[in-house]
Amino acid sequence: HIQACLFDLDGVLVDTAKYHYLAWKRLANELGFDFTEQDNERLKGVSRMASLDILLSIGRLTLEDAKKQELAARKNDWYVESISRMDHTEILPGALEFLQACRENGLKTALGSASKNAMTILNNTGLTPYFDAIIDGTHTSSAKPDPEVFILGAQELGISPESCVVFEDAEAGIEAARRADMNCIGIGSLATLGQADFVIASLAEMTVERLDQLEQA
Ligand code: B16
Ligand code: MG
Repeated sequence: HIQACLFDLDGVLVDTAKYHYLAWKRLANELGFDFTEQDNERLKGVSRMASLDILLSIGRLTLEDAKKQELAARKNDWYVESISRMDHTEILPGALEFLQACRENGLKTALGSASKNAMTILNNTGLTPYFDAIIDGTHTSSAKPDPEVFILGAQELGISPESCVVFEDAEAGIEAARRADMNCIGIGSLATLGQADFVIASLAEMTVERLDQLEQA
């Protein structure tokens, strides 16, 4: 029986991928190469430093660690500037309604995000009060597909993994949920999220009743 819903942030509750993209593209351009929206797909759900490594491999650059730290910090400054202007209008369709439905039906809720900027985004969009537990990139030592972020979330809620369901838009996040022994609903397309129990286009398609589909699976 499902007792808790754990949510990824970027791509599930808000679309911050567009701001990550603009900041990474600006960095790539400064380094002398281009970075496309298709390239950006590879960064979804991936940690900041792992994202930088992917970006540098696209530009065929190898840099020292100190230089990489400096570039990641520069990208983050631009990103933080973008998200500082976010408000509730950037919450994705159906997300707020489903979070509210979870609370009304006695389901626990947790955030499970790789981002170190999650609190800024939750506070600016007004989503913070909807969570019983918030685990983000400042609490974890291993990034998705490592299950740590979701295991910590379930622990803080006091709910066993089999009674949890994770909502994820990234392949690495689905794998993390699986490795945490949790149910998982993909947000996006079946083509990339086939490992989920089922896939929906957005939380606008989700209801508390549909959680019963997981019990039958
Ligand atoms: P930051 P999620 C992830 O958020 C993003 O999808 C990914 O593109 C980003 O690199 C990562 O957070 C780290 O973000 O640089 O803000 O620490 O999908 O796990 O909510
Ligand atoms: Mg995501």
